[in-house]
This record gives sequence, structure tokens and C-alpha cells, in this order.
Amino acid sequence: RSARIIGAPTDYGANRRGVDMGPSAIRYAGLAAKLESAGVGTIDDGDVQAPRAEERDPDVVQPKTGKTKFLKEIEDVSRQLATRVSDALNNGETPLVLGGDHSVAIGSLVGSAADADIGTIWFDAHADLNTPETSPSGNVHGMPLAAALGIGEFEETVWANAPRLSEENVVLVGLRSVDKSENQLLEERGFTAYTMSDIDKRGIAAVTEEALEIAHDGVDGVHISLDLDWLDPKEAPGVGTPVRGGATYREAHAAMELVANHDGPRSFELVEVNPTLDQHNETASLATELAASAFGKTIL
Ligand code: DIR
Ligand code: MN
Ligand code: MN
Ligand code: MN
Repeated sequence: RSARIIGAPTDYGANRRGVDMGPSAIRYAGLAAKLESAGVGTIDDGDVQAPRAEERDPDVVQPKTGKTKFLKEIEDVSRQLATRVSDALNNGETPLVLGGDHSVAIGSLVGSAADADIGTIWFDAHADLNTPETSPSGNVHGMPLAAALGIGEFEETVWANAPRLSEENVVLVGLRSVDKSENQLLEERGFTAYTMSDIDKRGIAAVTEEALEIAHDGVDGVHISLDLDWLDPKEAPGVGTPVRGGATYREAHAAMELVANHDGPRSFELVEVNPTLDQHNETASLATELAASAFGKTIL
């Protein structure tokens, strides 16, 4: 089994700079070596094209809060990424996408769903189910699940006719910061959501096993989306929107080991690592360890 590493160095969907350095930080933390030590071969596909702020036209005024920011740029990245992800799958490799802010998940999901029925498990403090109308921030990193599902105004975007994952196979794990409109969608639609309180009460293993059953039910494979802000900020300080009360180091490894044991991921992504907010690249380093666990690394 081999992993194809695909970098998506974007900050378009976030509210601050630095997350565009995530792919470099994660590679520099030793991703390929850690995967190889787990017996997983790696191929590094380089990065998709994502012009940085310094390369953009300074005369282009960005919309203010409340409007969807950088939608065109995000569409462009998601097209490139979807092609790379589906090419890797057609080659028999497991795509391992490095963000970038969480808007890159739109491309990962579209690519992963291109030739198959898929589910997803969303390990995140946030639900990422806002739409352009409901978003309090205008930041697309709070919207990728809604975009990939074509909810609300996303019905009219480039993703309108993209291959879809079914709502019944969408599972969110670790929620602790959910906007009102997102909560409403969680109640109305077919998603399954586990909050940090569910993990407190039932334990990470029971929750993750149930999440895997639901995400895998009746589909060909599951996309694992790992937003590093799923973890507690004490473990993962290098993220743009930290929220107290997240998963511990051991809970995160336990969940990723269960992912590995349950067929492994069809596609996998590490997002929201921001080395400019970090100490000694520890969040990127943690991300590499968790990826290794998800790809089958065990202690013994
Ligand atoms: C908030 C924050 N729900 C928003 N979302 C974040 O802006 O839509 N997602 N930080 O990762
Ligand atoms: Mn997220
Ligand atoms: Mn998040
Ligand atoms: Mn199906």
C-alpha cells in the first residue's frame, strides 16, 4: 500500500495567514519517513498551484466580513486537487492531502467521490457546515462540508454537479464549537454528529468504532478529514481557531488506529496546521504521527 502526498498550500479559507505553510511544515516534520517506518511507501506529488497573498493583484479588493472570501481561488484549487486525488486513486494509491486551511477538503471530497460512493469522518472542533448565507465570518474553512454536499447557495457554484457523498455516511466527531445554523442542519439532515461530551461519556473507542460503521455503511470507502483543531490546543497549539476541551494525544492516536484497522482511509487529509502560531513545529509533527497511525503504524 502506498500514499501519494499532495500539498494544497492555501490560506484562502482561513481568517489569517500562515496556514498556507502547512504542507511545508508537515513535510519538514518528517511525514514521509514516519509513513515509511510504518511500512507505507510514499510518493510526493508536490503542491497544487495556489498563488500566495504576495503574488495576488494588490488592487483586487477582498470582500469584507459576511461575504464569502476568495471563492474563485478556492474553486480553482479544488478543481486541481480533485483531479490529483482521483488520479492517485485510479493509480491504486491512497491520497494524503496536506492543507492549507480546511477549504481544501472540497477538492479532496470531490476527487475521492469521483469514481466511487464514499462516506467521510470529520474530526474537528467545528462542523464546517456554514453556507455563504449563514456564515458569520465569510471564511470558507467554515463551509467545506456544506460546499461538498451542495447545501444552500452552494447549489449554484462550480460544485453543483460534483460527485456527492451521501448525507447518511457523513459523521462528525469531536464537536465543541457549532454555529446556530449549523446546529439546525445537524438536526434536519441525515448526518451523525458526536460532540466532545459524547466522547467524555462513551469513550473515544466506542465513538470512533460507531462512526466508522456509519461512514462505511453501503459505500466503497471513507475519506478521513483531520482538522488539527480537533485536538486540544495544549497538544496542537499551531492552529488558527483553537477551542479548549479537545481530544487528547492518546485519544487522537486511538481514533487513528481504529481508522487503520477498519480498512484504512480511502483518502486522508491533514488541515489547518499553521506553523506561524506554533512552537518548534510541534503541531505539524503531531500531524505526521497521527497520519502514520491512520496508515497502520502501531506501537509494537
Ligand atoms: C466558524 C469557525 N464556524 C466559521 N469555523 C472554523 O467561521 O464558520 N472552522 N474555524 O474550522
Ligand atoms: Mn475544520
Ligand atoms: Mn476546526
Ligand atoms: Mn451508495
